[in-house]
Amino acid sequence: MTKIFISCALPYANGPCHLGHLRSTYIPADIYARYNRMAGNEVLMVCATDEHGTPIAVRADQEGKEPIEIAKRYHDMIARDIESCDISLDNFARTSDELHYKISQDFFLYLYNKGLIYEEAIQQLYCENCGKFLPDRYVEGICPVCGSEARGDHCESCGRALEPTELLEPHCLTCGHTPVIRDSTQYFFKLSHFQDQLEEYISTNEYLPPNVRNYAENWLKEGLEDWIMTRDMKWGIPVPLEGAEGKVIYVWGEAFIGYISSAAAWSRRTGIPWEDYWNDGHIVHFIGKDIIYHHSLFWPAMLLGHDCKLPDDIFAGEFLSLEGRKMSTSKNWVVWVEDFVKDFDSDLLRYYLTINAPLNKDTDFSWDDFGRRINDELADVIGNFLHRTFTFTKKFFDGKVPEYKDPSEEDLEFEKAIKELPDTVGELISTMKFREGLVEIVKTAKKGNKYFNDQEPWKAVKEDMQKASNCLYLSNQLCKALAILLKPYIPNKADAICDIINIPKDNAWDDSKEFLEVGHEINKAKPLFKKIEDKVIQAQKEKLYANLEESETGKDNKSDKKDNKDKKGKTDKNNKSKKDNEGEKMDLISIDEFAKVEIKIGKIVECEKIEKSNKLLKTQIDIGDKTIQVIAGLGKRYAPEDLLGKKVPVVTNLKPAKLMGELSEGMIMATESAAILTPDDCEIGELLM
Ligand code: B3M
Ligand code: ZN
Repeated sequence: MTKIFISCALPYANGPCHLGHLRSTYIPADIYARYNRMAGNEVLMVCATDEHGTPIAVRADQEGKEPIEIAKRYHDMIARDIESCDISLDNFARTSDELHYKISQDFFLYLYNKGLIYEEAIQQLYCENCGKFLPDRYVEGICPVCGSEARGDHCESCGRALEPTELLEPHCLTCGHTPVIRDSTQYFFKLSHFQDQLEEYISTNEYLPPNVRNYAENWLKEGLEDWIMTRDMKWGIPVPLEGAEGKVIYVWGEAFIGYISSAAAWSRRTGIPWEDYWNDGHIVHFIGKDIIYHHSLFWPAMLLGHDCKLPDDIFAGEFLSLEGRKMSTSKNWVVWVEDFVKDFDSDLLRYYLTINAPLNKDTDFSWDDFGRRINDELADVIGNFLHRTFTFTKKFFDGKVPEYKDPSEEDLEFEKAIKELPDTVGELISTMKFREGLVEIVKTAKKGNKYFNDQEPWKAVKEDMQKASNCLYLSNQLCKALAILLKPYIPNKADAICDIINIPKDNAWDDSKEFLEVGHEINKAKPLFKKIEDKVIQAQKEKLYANLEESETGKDNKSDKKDNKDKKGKTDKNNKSKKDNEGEKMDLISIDEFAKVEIKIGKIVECEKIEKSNKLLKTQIDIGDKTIQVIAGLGKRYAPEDLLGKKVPVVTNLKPAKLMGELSEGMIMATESAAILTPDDCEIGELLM
């Protein structure tokens, strides 16, 4: 028996749950937890709402409420959503809980006293009109990399993480004034100190999946910089040091501790020490892929600093899009859990989001595909097999499991398939291959249907009773195995199957290997999986597109009510997308639109750093017929001399823009992580088609 500590990433308490949260984190964590409990392991699965940070504080300001009221509202919604999908958390806490404050402050102090947190005066934006510093999202301006409107901590258009002081034309979100720069003392965590230990951890940890390892290794290659651990604001956990009044711990400096404080709250309630699960157990963090950096580097470093055991596994679910385009809560391009479970059984969602694609791949939720899979797989394969077995048993065998004698080759082969299934599925789930496990179950049910068809028990009852009897004996055995093996995936339906088979619901995994005895009586069959009609799917699609249209025309809509995000600056974009509604819906562009972008091979002939920026480089690029100046955000990754003489693809027909006062006449094409592409075999000035 192993102890297993499972955590789910803490959802921010600034919106309810949508399908993306479930797919990347909660459903996989729950399958893993339920399986392990059934397999006899001791599981502690915890989560909490992440209630600090500027988005919640900013929203509170906008609504004229206290941040804690906002957090409470969404905590309650999230708790309801998680419960409605039967995510079997042992504890669901809040980072605004007193216990969390205490543990987080102690943690901070421990690191501080060990010299791992130090003070340094840095420049911060300050609004003289509001009389406060403007961390993160309290300020908006122009992204220095791509020139779009951006928030203080992040540019949505190009995806870059930003420092508020990097913004061009910054203005205070609350009052619109231009902030000034002021010195402020902040606390930094010596992340750089852990470079070697983290390299060792990432390269030797056998459990880490490739996506997590790759991301972490790339960041490690760039070299770790110290992390700022504090903010000048009111909402948050006060820095527990003298002279640090008005400062709180940065939300990412305490959110992880929610795993521990939620477990500690569970211990208070149950009297069982959570530490046994952490220290002697297998620790798994389930997260979305956008927070791999934080979990693979920052959190392990904090734990190393605190002399704690590191997580054994970090499992990162990739993203879910919706009908072929990126989900967006501000555009209401989203399916809320609350709405889904009003119309469908949550097990259908658990089924679909699991079978749809392996978790290490991005995938799409499409209503048509959802309807198709539920109908073709759950209803036609699993539902049909169960139903025909139960009704036939009732009708011809008085509802009792019949005798099994002189098995035929086919019987023996089918019996073998049933007996192998529990170990196959168990092995797949325990190695995080949730989809593959479910696929095995569906495949075996398919085999069951074929076996049933081939045996033709409806004929055999008249001609060869033993043949019919063997067929129904084995079919009932598979039904029983399904009732147990489906439990981690679709717990409600699994329980309903147990009811019909007339067995208890709290089965151990290996109970699925024990055959029902001859003569065991089953209950009356009930339809378990109804087919979803086309018109129901159509209605869902219409609702989704109607939401989008509403949000684009700026009418009051659900997302406003549910997720009252700041819409400033969105109007232009929305109008643009309305003109080309079809293209926007699918996130596709026409070849003509693509052809508008002129990309040429250029050669970097001059390159220098821009003073005052740690990212921007000023380059002169020979594009054949002329040389243009391009300001590129590549400076974190490359020194000027690395780029000199390199050939790169350049967008040459961008409207010129000024970045940090310098003219930029094009864009060097690079990846998200600012890696350049090197087309060595191309000629300078060559056009890309
Ligand atoms: N609250 C949510 C996110 O970035 C963030 C996770 C914290 S986990 C410690 O997806
Ligand atoms: Zn202001």
